Amino acid sequence: QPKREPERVDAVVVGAGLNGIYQLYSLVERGLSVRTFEAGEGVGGVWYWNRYPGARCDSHFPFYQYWFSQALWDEADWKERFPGQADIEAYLNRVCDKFDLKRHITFGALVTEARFDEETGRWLVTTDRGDRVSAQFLVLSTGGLSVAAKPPFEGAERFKGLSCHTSRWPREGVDMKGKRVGVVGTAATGIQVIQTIAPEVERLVVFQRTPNYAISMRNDRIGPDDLAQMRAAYPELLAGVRQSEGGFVYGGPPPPNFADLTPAERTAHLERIWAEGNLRLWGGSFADAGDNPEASEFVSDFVRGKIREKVKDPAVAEKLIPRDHAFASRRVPLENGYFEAFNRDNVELVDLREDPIVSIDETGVNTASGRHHDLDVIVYATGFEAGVGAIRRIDIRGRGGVSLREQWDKAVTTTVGMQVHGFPNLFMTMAPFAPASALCNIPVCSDQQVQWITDTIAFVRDQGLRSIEPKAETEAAWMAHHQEVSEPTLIGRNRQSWYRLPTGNRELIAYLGGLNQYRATCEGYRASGYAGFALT
Ligand code: NA7
Repeated sequence: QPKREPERVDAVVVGAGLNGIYQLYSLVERGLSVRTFEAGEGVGGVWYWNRYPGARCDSHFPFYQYWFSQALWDEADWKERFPGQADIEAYLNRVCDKFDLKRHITFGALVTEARFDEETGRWLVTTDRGDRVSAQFLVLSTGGLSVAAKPPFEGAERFKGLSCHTSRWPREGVDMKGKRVGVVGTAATGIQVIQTIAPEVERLVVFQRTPNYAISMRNDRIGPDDLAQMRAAYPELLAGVRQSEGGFVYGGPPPPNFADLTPAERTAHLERIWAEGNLRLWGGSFADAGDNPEASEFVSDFVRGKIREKVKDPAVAEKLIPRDHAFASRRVPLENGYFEAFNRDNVELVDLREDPIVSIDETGVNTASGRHHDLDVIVYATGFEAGVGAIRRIDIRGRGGVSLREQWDKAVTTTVGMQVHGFPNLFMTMAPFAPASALCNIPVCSDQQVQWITDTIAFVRDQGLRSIEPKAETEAAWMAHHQEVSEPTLIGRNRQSWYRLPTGNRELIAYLGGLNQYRATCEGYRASGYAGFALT
C-alpha cells in the first residue's frame, strides 16, 4: 500500500520542555505552522519526567521562568523561593494553556528519524507511532539532560525489589515508608532525594563515588509582597540577565579581588554570600577565583568548613568533604538538610572509592569488601547522557544522506550549539558548545537561543531562501574559540563532570566564554546577514 502523504508544516519542534514550549510559541507567533512531537504524555520535559521525591529547581526565584512576556510574570504565582517540580510543571501547563499551544503538540510520540531532502529542501520527520511530517525547518528541543545514564552494574536486572532512575520516576509515586532504600549518586539529584526521604525510610544507604561541595539553600516561602516586587523588577532583571555573563543578577558590588581583602575580610565576605542561600557563591566569590589557585582553595576550604560543622561524626564528615577537585569546578548543588541526614541513625554512607560496587543481585548491592546491602528499593541518581544523548537517539540524515550520529561518533561539532554544518535548516536548543546549564539556567539560555533560531528562520523565509547552514569554516572557528575560552576555566580544568561529553575525547559541552559574549556572536551572525553561512 502506498504510504500516506506526510502532513506539511513550516516547522517541526521536537520536545515540549522549557525550550520546546517557547520555541513553539515563538514560531507560531511569527505565523508559522508548527507540529511539536513530545515523548511524554504532558508538557514539561525534565519537569514532567523527574518526579522523584524532593525534585526542585536550584535557581532562586525569580530567575527560573520565561522572560518573553511581562504578562506571564504578572500572573506567576510562585510559592517558594526555589520552586518544586510540581509547581514548575503546573506553570508550564499554564503557559501552554494561556497561549493555546497544546493543539500543536502530539504527545506520546518519540521522533525516530529525520531526513533532509535536497530536492525539496525539506525535512521528513518520522515518529515511533508512524507519524510522518514534512517541514522546511526542524528544531530539536530534546534537552541536554534527558536520556538517563544507567550505571553498568553487573546483575542490576536481577534485583527483585523496585529500582528506578530519578528521571523516570513512576507517576504514581513510590511509597518509601518503612523501606530499605539505596541511592546511587550524590550530585544535584541524589542530594535532593537523600535529604527528602531520609526521615521517612526505615534505612537509607547512600552510595557515593565523588563528594560534592553542596551549599545551603534558603527556601523561604514567597508571599504577595515578594511577587509584587518581582513584577516591578521585571524590566530591570530582563535587561540585567541579558547583559550578564552568567544569567543571574544579584545586585550589589561586583566580587572583589582576593588580594584586596585581609583573611578576616575574605571570610566575612564569603559568610555574607553564604547567608543568601543561593548559587551566588558559585561565580560571585572572588573576581579571580577562576584563575588564582589561592583564592579558589580559600573558597573550597570555606565550604569544607561548613560541611564539617553540619556532620556530627568527623569520620563521616571527612568522607563527605571533596578534596580532589575545586569548588565551582563542577555543578554546585544546593542542599537543604542533606549533610544533616548523615547524622541520623537510619542513614549510612558507603564511600565507593574505598569500597566499590561489584554487583547487584536479587536482594541488594554487593561491594568489593564482601558486604551485602539488603534493599527493597534502589534509586539511580546517576545522571544523564549529557549534551548529545537525546539527539543521537534520532536517526538524522543531512545533505548527501550523512548521518549526524555517525558524524558525531568521529567528532561532535556545532556552530554556537544551534546548527551543524551539513544539516541545513536543522536547529538545536540544548546541543553542545552553547552556554546552557553551566553559564545560565534553561529559561535564561532559552530566551536567547529561541529568539535567535526564530529570527534566523524568519530571515530565511523573508528572503525567499530555501535553507541556511553554517559553512565548515564557521563551525571550525566556533569550535576553536570554544576550546580556547572554555578549557582554561575552573570547570574546563576538571575532567570529571557532566559538563564534558560522556564519550570520545570528552570535550567540554558548556561554552564558558560568557552569556553576553555568546549573545554578541550570535547577534553578529544575524547583523552580517549570516556571513559565514551557506544560504540556498
Ligand atoms: P550528575 O550531576 O551527572 O550526577 C550523577 C551522580 O551519579 C554523581 O554523583 C556520579 O558520581 C554518580 N554516578 C554516576 N555513575 C556512577 C557509577 N557507575 N557508580 C557510582 N556513582 C555513579 O547528575 P544529576 O542528576 O545529579 O544532575 C544533573 C543535572 O541536573 C544537575 O547538574 C542540574 O543541572 C540538573 P561522580 O560524581 O561521577 O563520581
